Amino acid sequence: MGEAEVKRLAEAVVEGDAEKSEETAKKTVELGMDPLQVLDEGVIKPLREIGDRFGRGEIFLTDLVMSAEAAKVAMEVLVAEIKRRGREVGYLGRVVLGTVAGDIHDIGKNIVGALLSVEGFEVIDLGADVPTEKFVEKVRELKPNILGLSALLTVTMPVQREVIEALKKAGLRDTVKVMVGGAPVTAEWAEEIGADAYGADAIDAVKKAKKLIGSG
Ligand code: B1M
Repeated sequence: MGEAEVKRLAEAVVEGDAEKSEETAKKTVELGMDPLQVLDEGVIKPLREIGDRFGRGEIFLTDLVMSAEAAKVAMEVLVAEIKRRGREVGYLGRVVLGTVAGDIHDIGKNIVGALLSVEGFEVIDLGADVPTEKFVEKVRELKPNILGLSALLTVTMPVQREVIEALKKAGLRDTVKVMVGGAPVTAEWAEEIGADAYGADAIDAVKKAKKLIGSG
């Protein structure tokens, strides 16, 4: 049941039709479908397909922007449902999260933040295009267990290293675990820049975060 809706949602994301995407996402919730699965099949996969088409020069930036908008509204509906379904969980720790400077991609980071909070983490989301100094300032001020750095561009991946270096300079590196993620990021990259963990996707990010705090 509901496969047609997931297909329709994926279509709406590809077409960049925000109205259709919001309405269809709501329909999947009404049907009681698993919001995480709908998110994966109906939003994330088609968005990747659109990204690939953009990468091959088959569509314009305006098309990409419209698809991103359609994905975002559906994501908000589905994340609200994931949170609503959340079971009672104990407090696991504090995570400061953001997309690094020069990078405005925030859809994946928002999903990671939502799942972490559903699983019991207190998430302080600094948003996207976050200056390196702000990450350092917030680690000093909020003393999180984990700092999460997202980067979606190959040109902003080095900023993850920059943040880790800035933490070292500020004498804060040993106070916080650093997790990195984002489509171009790999486990090898995480190791190379001295991060403590790499999250391949939102579910993996939760798994790694629990491991980092010794609870999983
Ligand atoms: Co952009 N973009 N984009 N884009 N965009 C990519 C990343 C790109 C691969 C598309 C392509 O060309 N094929 C390409 C990067 C190429 C490269 O660097 N090698 C690209 C480009 C080039 C650009 C611009 C430069 C285009 C331009 O202006 N000419 C520009 C850059 C702007 C900037 O940041 N300065 C740009 C702009 C945009 C939009 C604004 C239109 C929009 C973003 C809207 C928004 O986020 N609010 C957009 C989008 C939507 C994409 C694609 C299509 C989809 C990204 C996404 O949301 N995916 C993307 C193509 C792709 O990734 N294949 C592309 C869905 C999301 C759920 O997945 O973000 O990977 P993802 O997150 C996953 C995991 O990576 C992981 O968990 C998430 C959930 O599973 N994860 C973490 C993410 N963060 C994590 C953190 C963790 C752990 C796990 O721990 C802390």
